[in-house]
Amino acid sequence: MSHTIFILNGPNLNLLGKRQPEIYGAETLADVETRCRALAESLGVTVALFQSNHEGVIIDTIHRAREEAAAIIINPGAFTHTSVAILDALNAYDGLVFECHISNVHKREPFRHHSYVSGRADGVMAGFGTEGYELCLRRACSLLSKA
Ligand code: CA2
Repeated sequence: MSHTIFILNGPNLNLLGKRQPEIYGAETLADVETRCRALAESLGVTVALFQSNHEGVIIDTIHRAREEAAAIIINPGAFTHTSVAILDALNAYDGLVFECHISNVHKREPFRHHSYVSGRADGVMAGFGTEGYELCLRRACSLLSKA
C-alpha cells in the first residue's frame, strides 16, 4: 500500500525565498513542494503539502493526518517555541513525526532553543536548509518500509 506523508508548514513560511534569504535560503515554498513531490514519486509515496499562518488550521490538519497520513513532517515555524496545543495534537497522532527547521535554531536566539514539538518527534532536523524536508522524507520512507 502506498503511504501518504503530510508536510506541514507554519506561520510566515509562505514568505520563503521572498525575504531573509541569508537565514532561510533562496528557494520558495513552491520550489520545496516541487522537489518533495519528485522525491516522493521516486520513493513510491504520496506527499500532501500544507502551509498555514493559523494555529487552529495546523491543528485541524494534524487531526486529518490521523486518518490520512502515515507520517507528518512539520515545520511549525514560531509555534515550535510556543504551542502546547500543537504538541497535544501531535500526541494524539499515532504515526511518525519529524520536526524540520530550515535554520539551525540552536545557533540563533535563546528563545528558539526550546521546542514543544521535539519531545514528540521521531527525528529533528535543523540547519540543513530546505534540503531538510527531503532528508526527513527519506527517513520517513526508510522507517515506513521497515514497519
Ligand atoms: O528555521 C526554521 O525553519 C524556523 O522554524 C523558521 C521560523 C522560526 O520562527 C523558527 O524559530 C525556526 C520562522 C519562519 C519564518 O519564515 C520566513 C521565511 C522567509 C522570510 C521570512 C520568514
